[in-house]
Amino acid sequence: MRIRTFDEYQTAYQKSVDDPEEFWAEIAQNFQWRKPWTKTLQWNFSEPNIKWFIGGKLNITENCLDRHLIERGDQPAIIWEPNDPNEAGVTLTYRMLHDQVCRFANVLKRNGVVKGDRVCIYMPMVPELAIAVLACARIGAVHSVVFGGFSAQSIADRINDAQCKVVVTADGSYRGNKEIPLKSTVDDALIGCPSVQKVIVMTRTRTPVSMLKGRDIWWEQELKQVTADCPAEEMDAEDMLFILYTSGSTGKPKGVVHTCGGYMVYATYTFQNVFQYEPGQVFFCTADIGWITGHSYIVYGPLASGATSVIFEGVPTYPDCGRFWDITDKHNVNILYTAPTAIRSLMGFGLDKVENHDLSSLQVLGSVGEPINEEAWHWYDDNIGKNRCPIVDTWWQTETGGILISPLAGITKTKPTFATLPLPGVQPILVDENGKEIEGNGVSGNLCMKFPWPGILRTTYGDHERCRQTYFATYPGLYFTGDGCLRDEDGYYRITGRVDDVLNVSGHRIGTAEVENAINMHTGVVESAVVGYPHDIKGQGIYAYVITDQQPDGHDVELTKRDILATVTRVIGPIAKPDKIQFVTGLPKTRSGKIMRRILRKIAEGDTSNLGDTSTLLDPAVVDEIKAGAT
Ligand code: 6R9
Repeated sequence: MRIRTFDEYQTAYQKSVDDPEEFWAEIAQNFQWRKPWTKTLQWNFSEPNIKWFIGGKLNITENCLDRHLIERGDQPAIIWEPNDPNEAGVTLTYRMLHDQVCRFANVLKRNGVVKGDRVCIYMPMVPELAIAVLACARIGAVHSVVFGGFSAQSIADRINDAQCKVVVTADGSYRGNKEIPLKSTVDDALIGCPSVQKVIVMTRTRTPVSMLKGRDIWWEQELKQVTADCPAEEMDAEDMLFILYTSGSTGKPKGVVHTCGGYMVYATYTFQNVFQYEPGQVFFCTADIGWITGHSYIVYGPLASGATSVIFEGVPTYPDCGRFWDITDKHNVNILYTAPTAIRSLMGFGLDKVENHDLSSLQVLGSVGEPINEEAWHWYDDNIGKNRCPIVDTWWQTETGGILISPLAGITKTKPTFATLPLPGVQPILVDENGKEIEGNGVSGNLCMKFPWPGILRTTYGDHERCRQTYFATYPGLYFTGDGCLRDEDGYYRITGRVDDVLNVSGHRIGTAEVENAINMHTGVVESAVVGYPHDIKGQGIYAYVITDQQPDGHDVELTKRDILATVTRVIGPIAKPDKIQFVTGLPKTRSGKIMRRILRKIAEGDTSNLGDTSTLLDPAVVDEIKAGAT
C-alpha cells in the first residue's frame, strides 16, 4: 500500500487513472473483509449514485482494533494528554481500547441502540470520545459527532435532522482555564428533540448536572452492567458509518454521509502515504474529533494502520504557548498535523517557548484546514521542523473523507503554499464559470473532480437532492469542491479559497447565511450581510453589516454589538461570532434585490479605491455611507 519514491507515485497515479477499479481493489486487499466485494465500483455523478466495494462485508472496528491484537495488542493505540499538564494522562493499548470499545458498545446495545440508529456524540477530547465513536461503529450505529463548541440550538438542529435516538456527552469539559458545561447545553438542546430516548453522561469535570429520571444515565454506572464481549456487527461496504454536519452556502448545515468500506480504505491509504507512516511512529493530530480531520486522522486512519494516535484535550496556548512542543517532546511525537491558524497564533509569541524544546523526534509536519501563507510555512519549517522535516500541506474537505491533494512526505518536492499534486485516484479539473475545462498549466479556475475516489460523500442525510444540487449540479458530470484553485507551470495545485459564500475562520467552515440568520434573530435587527476579510491569525475574520430599526445614533452601539455577539453565540456557538460589526442604514442591492457582496467584501478588506461597477445598484449613495463608517 505504501508508495516510497516519486517514480512509484507516478506509476501508481497512472494506474489509478487507467484502471481505477483494479487500483483500488488491490489496495482494499490490505484490509480485513468478512466477505469480499463482487464489483469494485459503480457510479454516476448525475444522480449521484456512488458505490465502492459492492457486496463487500466488514466491520471497520475489526480493522482498527481486532486485527492488531495479536501483533501489537500491547502497543499504545491512544495516548491521551489532558488539558492540565499536571493531571495524569492515559495510555490505552490496542488491547485496552478493544476492551473498552466492546464494553461501551454493549452499553449502547443495552440502551436500545441497534444497527442503523443514529447516535449524537457531544464530548470533550477525551479517550471516551474515540471509544464512543468506535462503539457505534462496532454495532453498526451511525455516529454524528457534534463539535463541543456548538450551541444548544446547533445540537438540536443536528439531532433532529438525523433523528438521533441516543446522545453521549459529559458533564463538562476543560479548555485552557475554562470549564465548559456540556451536559447543561445538551439539556437545553433536548427540550426540542423528541427522538432522543437516552443520554449517557461521562464524568469529566464533576460540574453539577441535572439527571432526568428515565432518560439520563451515567457512563460509569452503565459500564458496570456489561461484559467486554461484543462481536462486531457485519456491515455492508455501503452501509452508513457516520454523519458529519458541515456548513454550505445556504443557511442550514448539511449532514455529510460516509459509508463503511470506501471511507475506511481511503482514510487509511491516505494516512499511510501522505505522512509516510512507519510502524511504531507516534502521530499527533491537533484537530478536534468533532471535525472531519479528527475522524479520519485521529481515529480511523491511524487506528486502522496500527499507529499510536495522540488525543489532546486542551488548547495550544495553555498553560503557555509551548504546549504543542511540550507534548511533542513528552510523547516523542514523530508526525505532527496541525492548522495554519494555530501556527500563526503561536508565531506571534516568538521563539522563547520553542527554543527550550528538543523536537528531535519530529519527522514529518502536516498542515490542514485552510491555505497556509508563506510566512507561516517557513516559520513551521525553520523553527519546528528545523528544515529537516518535510511539510505536507493537505487539501481536502468533510465531503472528501480524506486528503485529495497533498505532497507525499519526503517524496513530492514541496513548494510553500502549494498542496502540490493529486493523490493516486484523484482526478482534479479546473473549470470556468460556465463549466468549461481550463486546460494546461499556469491557469486558475474552480476546482472540481471528474472521477470518484472511495472516500467521496455518498449523500447528505435525509436529502439526497440537496447533495446533488450542492455538489453535482453546478457543473454537470463533475464534483464541485467550492474552492478556487491555481495550477502553476509545474502542474502544482494551490488552493486559493472558497468561491461560494462559505467562510473559513481559523480552519472552521462557517456559512455566511448561517451567521446572518443568527444575527437576524436579535430583536431590532432588520437585516444583515456577512462577509469575510483577511485576518492575520484566523485566516478570515467575520465582518457583519447590520441594519437595525434604530437610527445609528439612536442606540448604545457598543451594547447592541455585545448583544448581537451573545445572540450568535447562543444560536451557533462562539466560533461564529463576528469580529467586526458595522451598523448601516442600507445594504448595496441590485434592482432585483440581491446584495452585492463583492462591494461589501472590498470595503471589509479596506480596499475601497476600486469598487468596480456600481451602476446596477438601486441606491449607490448607500455605498458611500458604508465606506465612511467602515471599522
Ligand atoms: C479537512 C477540512 C474544507 C475547506 C476546503 C478549503 C479549506 C482545507 C486546505 C484548505 C487550502 C488546504 N481547506 N484544507 N485550503 N489549503 N490545505 O478542513 O475540511 O472543514 O470540510 O473544510 O477547507 O476551502 O474546501 P472542512
